[in-house]
Amino acid sequence: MCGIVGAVSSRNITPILIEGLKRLEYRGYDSCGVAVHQDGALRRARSTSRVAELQTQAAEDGIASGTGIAHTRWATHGVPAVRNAHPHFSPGPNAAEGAAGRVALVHNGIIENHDELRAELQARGYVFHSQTDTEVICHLVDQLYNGDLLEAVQQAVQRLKGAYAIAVFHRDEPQRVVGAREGSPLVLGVGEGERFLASDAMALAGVTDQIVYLEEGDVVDLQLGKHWISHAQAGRFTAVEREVKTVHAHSGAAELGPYRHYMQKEIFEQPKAIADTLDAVETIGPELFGAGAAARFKDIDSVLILACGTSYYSGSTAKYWLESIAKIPTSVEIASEYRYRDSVPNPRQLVVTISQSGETADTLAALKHARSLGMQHTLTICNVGTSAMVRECALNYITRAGAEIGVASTKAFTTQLVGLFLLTLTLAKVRGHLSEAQEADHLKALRHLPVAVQAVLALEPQVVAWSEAFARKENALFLGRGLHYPIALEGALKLKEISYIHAEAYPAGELKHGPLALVTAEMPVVTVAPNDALLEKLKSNLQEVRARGGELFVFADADSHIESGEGLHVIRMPEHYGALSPILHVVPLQLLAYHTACARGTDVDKPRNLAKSVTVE
Ligand code: HGA
Repeated sequence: MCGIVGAVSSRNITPILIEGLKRLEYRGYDSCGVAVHQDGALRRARSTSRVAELQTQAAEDGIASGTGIAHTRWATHGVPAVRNAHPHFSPGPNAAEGAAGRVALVHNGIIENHDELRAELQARGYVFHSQTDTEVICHLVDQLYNGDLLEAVQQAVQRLKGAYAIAVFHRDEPQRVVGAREGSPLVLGVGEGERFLASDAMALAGVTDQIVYLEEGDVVDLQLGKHWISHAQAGRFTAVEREVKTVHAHSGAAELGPYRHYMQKEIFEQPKAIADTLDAVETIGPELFGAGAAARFKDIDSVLILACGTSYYSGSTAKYWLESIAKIPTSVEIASEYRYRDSVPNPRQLVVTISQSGETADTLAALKHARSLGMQHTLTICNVGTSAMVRECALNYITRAGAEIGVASTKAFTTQLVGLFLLTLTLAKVRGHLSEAQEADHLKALRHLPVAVQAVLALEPQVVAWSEAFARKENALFLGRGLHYPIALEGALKLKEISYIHAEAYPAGELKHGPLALVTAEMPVVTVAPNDALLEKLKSNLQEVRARGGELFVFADADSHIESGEGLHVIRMPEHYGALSPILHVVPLQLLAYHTACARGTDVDKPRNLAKSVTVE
């Protein structure tokens, strides 16, 4: 999702700003821009194309300076267009057309009271050139500016409702950038005689590893070789100290190697990602989740999982495990719904948040909402150890999927499932539902998983053959039962996200209650058919589809006795994998979505309208 980079230095920082944007590029964006303080004036370049194009434009225009800010935008207010791209400028009130800017600003987040502020600023003579909510902040800073940018920003943020991370500079203060955050991430980078801002430490990889994670409500003043952080309490700003951490942020860029897309690479990295995630696991126990886990796990009587998108489906799978293996009541909620509904808080509930990036705005807000209701037992399953989610939760399990570049999540999902299975086993053990023999069996199955996933990946050529037929369809149904219903949901989501084929998933028994009406020869029905207790029921559901002329594409386990026939295509999975079967069955669905998207020629790693790490509400 959108990114911020800013810098104050005595060297030319344009290359650092552009390189920072490139590191954040994989998250998805629709436009980008850079602005610097050069020769006493504000200069900028903006583009609705790639950062590489912005780089060329900036070089051609000779944009070079020691002070500047840059941004990748994922539009929330106003279409993706150059006039809406950040940085925004304010030339002041009653300015003539084309007047030079005085304030330059970039913003991540959403300003909810932008209409009210816009009306107020328009009444003061400010002219708006974009459709964004962001432009109001820029004019507001200008309106409040009285010779001190820090003071102007401190006053401006008090007027904002919503979420923001901003970076701003002023024409009259050439070596100063001010940043502020509330609800969107922002870090300060401390270099030798220079200071940086970024929405993620990853943007500063190779520039500085000395990072301050700014807290909600912080305003930071960056000058040459020094910074000053202040924090508002009851409307007054006071200086605060924040720890400088050494962060070995990896660069977002990764080699594609022999793969066509990052998504394909990441699908094939799953055996290693799972092995790495399990690397430190010797026995099952609360210590896997951090200090204090044992006491918290003893105190809890239920689990509430909060997540969005693919992470919601890993949570939904875990519900089956938690209730059947750990015998603990579990509910799973979409984070963006939970945060706004009246719920009955239970302080003895373990709140589990799941997020690849650990910065998902809806999930973070849901976590804070749960805490505000008195639920203090919090745990996150997350792929980024330095993320806000990890900092905000009492306990965590960090998956080791490595950087996930493709917007459609794959290896993050399967490693989340591994983390959630470990949580299930741990709670089962704490609650007396896991014998030593069972623990040993589960651990053995977990350790064998990378090999089992590898065997599923070998099915790729068969899936490619199916994808040709799928590429011509505009709709698809996915069926699964029990533990594999969330896997069907995830398969449908993957297909939607990257191939733009409309896909829905149903628990197979639900078909006759409505969706069967959609089944015709034109409707492919993908079925997840492991050889488990529900297989016979599922076979009857498949007959219902065949009887209506529907074409079935079934992923069956080796021993499930479903034979190919007319209108019934079967790909055989190597083996049935018991409780961990969802981790295997999702893999061919990822491959099906991937190859269908390739056959349709879509931008697989950057699907339209979508972004990685969704840091806005
Ligand atoms: N609301 C602003 C910024 C959007 C954003 O943070 N995207 O990730 C806009 O629409 O420009």
